[in-house]
Amino acid sequence: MEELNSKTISIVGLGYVGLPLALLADKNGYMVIGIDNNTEKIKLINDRISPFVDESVSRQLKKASLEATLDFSKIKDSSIIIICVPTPVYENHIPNLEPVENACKGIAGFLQKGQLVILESTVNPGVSEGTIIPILETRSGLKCGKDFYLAHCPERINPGDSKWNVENINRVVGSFCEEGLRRAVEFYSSIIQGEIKPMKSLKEAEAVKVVENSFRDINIAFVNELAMSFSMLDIDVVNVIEGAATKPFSFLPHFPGCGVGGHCIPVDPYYLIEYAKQNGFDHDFLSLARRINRKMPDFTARQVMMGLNEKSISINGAKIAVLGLSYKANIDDCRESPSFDIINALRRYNANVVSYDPFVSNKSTFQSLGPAIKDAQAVVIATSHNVFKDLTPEYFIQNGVKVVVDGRNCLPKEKFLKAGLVYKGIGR
Ligand code: SAJ
Repeated sequence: MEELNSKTISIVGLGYVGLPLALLADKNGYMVIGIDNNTEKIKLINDRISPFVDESVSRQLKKASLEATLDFSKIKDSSIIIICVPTPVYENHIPNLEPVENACKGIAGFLQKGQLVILESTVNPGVSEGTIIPILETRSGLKCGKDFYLAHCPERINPGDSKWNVENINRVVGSFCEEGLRRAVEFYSSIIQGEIKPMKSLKEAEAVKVVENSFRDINIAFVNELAMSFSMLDIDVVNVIEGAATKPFSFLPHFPGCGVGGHCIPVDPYYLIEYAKQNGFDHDFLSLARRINRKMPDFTARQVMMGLNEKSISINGAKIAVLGLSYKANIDDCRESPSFDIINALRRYNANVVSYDPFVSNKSTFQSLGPAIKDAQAVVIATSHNVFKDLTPEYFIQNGVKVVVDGRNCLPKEKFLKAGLVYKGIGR
């Protein structure tokens, strides 16, 4: 099969996963065509402005020759086409493959003999063979493994992580056939300084990602359950976890919080749960972990109510400021963020809830911290942004705050207690 111009690649989906990958390939001498369905994002990228908060992306974008477009026909000259679109779940937690299916339909219209398609989006085992290949084959008339190749290399982007990034994180790759595997491993080895581990099949590669993220979800659920239990036993769960972490082997610390957000951890387990259910197996443990983690926003709202009770203040009508809307510290990504569940839970108690996040500006949230917490009877720290971790008890007191619920256990508890505030953490 003829090899196309092996140094030209296309990346479909220019978000947290696709854009860093495109820039890394660009940096390594590839001619990169970025395809996205968001015209605003395309304009920003072509104007060399990052569409999301990321220092390294902003810096690299200025030097890159990457071209962003809506037009799938531009993939014709690429030797490799990489799909990096979101794979969310619907309200009922059923996986939503529409973005991936739409990307495949766009690609299939211009798929050429000799091209390698790589799926990076997280999917459950079986999706590559059961959904991706049929769309590509029926709409292109080409045969996978004969005319084109398909591989799966699950993304491992960790937003906001200064140490691990697309250039140094190890990857796994599975493919439909040996030649597809060889070419995918060759490509990733040419741009990534980490291990590229070939898997025996597409399904194994798909399973690796859902397993690694389910592993994280169940570990967080474990400490969240401990937090709810220890808050009744007057035991500081964070101290206990840090104590357990002194064991130099077979203990991996995770920490309780007001909820589990992001586009990976609270989503990926459902991909495995649903796929297994369709094949006759119920993942009781994974489902229980999801139920526990989804309880944390309500638990946090109850901490606010109990804190106000200690000051004989009714939560009904009380002004409560929720600080932090993004799902994790120092980034602007609000996907599946528990902050919104906390806000809704507090509103169910008829509280007057306001919010502020330095990384998020929209009409439903305050644009600065002062007015948000002014005369608030209670404050919830829902995201451990650095700017919140430096707030002092005096700052809250002078603004009339009586109760601080530290949803990320990121404030100095003793200092806040000594200052006379009601301080409630998650499990401490
Ligand atoms: N969280 C806790 N307790 C913890 C760790 C996280 O409550 O001990 C919460 C966070 O506050 C957040 C959510 O869970 O709301 C997810 O946090 P995360 O640190 O797992 O961040 P993500 O969603 O960006 O996860 C990514 C994932 N990377 C990929 O999927 C490629 C995940 O696999 C990584 O393990 C994770 O980063 C990481 O290790 O930081």
